[in-house]
Amino acid sequence: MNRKMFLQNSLILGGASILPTNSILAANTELNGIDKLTDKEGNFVLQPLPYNENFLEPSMDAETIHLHHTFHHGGAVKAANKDMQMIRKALDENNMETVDYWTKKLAFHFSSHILHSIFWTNLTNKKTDPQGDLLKEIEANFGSYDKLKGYIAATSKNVDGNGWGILGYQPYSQKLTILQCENHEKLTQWGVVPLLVIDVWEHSYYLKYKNKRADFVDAMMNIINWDNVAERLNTAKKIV
Ligand code: MN3
Repeated sequence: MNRKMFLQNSLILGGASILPTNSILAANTELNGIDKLTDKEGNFVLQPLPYNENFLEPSMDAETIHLHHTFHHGGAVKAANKDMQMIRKALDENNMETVDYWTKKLAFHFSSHILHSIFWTNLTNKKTDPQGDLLKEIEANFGSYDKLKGYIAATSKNVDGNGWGILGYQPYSQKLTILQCENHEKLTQWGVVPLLVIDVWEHSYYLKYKNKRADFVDAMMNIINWDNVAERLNTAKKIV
């Protein structure tokens, strides 16, 4: 972390004690409430975490968060920029021989950047529950909050290989929907706006939970920031 980033982080954290959890997240979003994933030039950027690396202890340990944010999420950001450059280069040179390769890579790395950016904000260090409009939508779509929790947990625990469990808003049907995403980009429905994402790649839990993915998912269910999920639903309904 460079000095400027450290200061930015300190400022955000300095405010965290007096602000509701979801407000500190606005630092990493655009004015319209969408996550800020690129800089002014349009290059992908890794935003600082919205909290200290030990904020989610003991459910998620500081070392896992550090490695996960810096090298897995950070690595995807760097790779997505390279993929974009290689596609531009191919277009400049009028050479279509490798564009399919870089296009697949970009789908993988950019999807990783999007999901990780949402993931950090979806978690907090205290128990919250869905309320208001979000709770009504959950009840209308899944029957009850408990049924939704059981559904997204089962979906996340059973991803084949690496991937994500995702609660999303589907604008084409105006419903909440669950996805079982493989890697970062497979098995989506077109149009879905992710609201809550659970990273079940091994790097997300292996240091602390070893091979017990189910234990990790159960622990995550206790630290979900439902205020952030509600804010994301509100934004999704406005922008699509
Ligand atoms: Mn990950």
